[in-house]
Amino acid sequence: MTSPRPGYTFSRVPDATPYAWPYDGAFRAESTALLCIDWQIDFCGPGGYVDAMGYDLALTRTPLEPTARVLAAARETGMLVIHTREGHRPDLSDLPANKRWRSAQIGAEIGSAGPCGRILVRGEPGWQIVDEVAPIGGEVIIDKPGKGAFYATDLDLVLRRNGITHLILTGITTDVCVHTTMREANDRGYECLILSDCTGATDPAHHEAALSMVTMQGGVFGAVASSEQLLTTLGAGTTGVAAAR
Ligand code: C5J
Repeated sequence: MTSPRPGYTFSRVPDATPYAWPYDGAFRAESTALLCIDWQIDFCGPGGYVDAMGYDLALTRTPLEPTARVLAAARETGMLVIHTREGHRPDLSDLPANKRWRSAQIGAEIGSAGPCGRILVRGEPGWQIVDEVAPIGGEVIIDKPGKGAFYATDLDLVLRRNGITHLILTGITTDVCVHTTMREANDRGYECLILSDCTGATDPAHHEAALSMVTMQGGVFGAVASSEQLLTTLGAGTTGVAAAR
């Protein structure tokens, strides 16, 4: 995990919004990490938490295909890939009472039994990452009890230990765990890019609003780009993946 990775360098993503990302010019694979946030059955699989709450699963499943393409490209560059999973201890000792109460109000109480096992409990089938973007050997997995991936985890330590300064974010859901993580990362000085079609929310209006919020104040939390815009950059740089083949 901390061994040297290939030295690919990429030019900025020119058409990211509201600025060509990253702010500091060319970016390097070795100091950039791809974050894959909560791609779990509970959020995008039949019988999981989001399904139990009655939301349209297409909203959280459609981003899987572009995310799988970005993941493959990131792996090819040797970028650090980090997966996160939201979930609680089987005894629920790390589950805030209000979080449990709220989930019960909507008929999907965290810790209760469902078609995919106990909802959002570590080790249960619904807590697993879906096959389309499943981790492969050596990739980092961060287990988190909250929405933000920095809260009560060693994510910051892992990033700093690996010399990571730039983050590319994908995941579920745009307005909750992805946004919270992006805000936490931004406050810690990481230069963030969120991929608009590699994220999804349980309400399309919230997805759009969350992306729009990023772009306020000159990019208050970073920048937004599509997977195609990023993939073009990864493939086209003079020292990029395509050129290096
Ligand atoms: C939520 C998440 N929405 N991963 N979790 O409860 O965004």
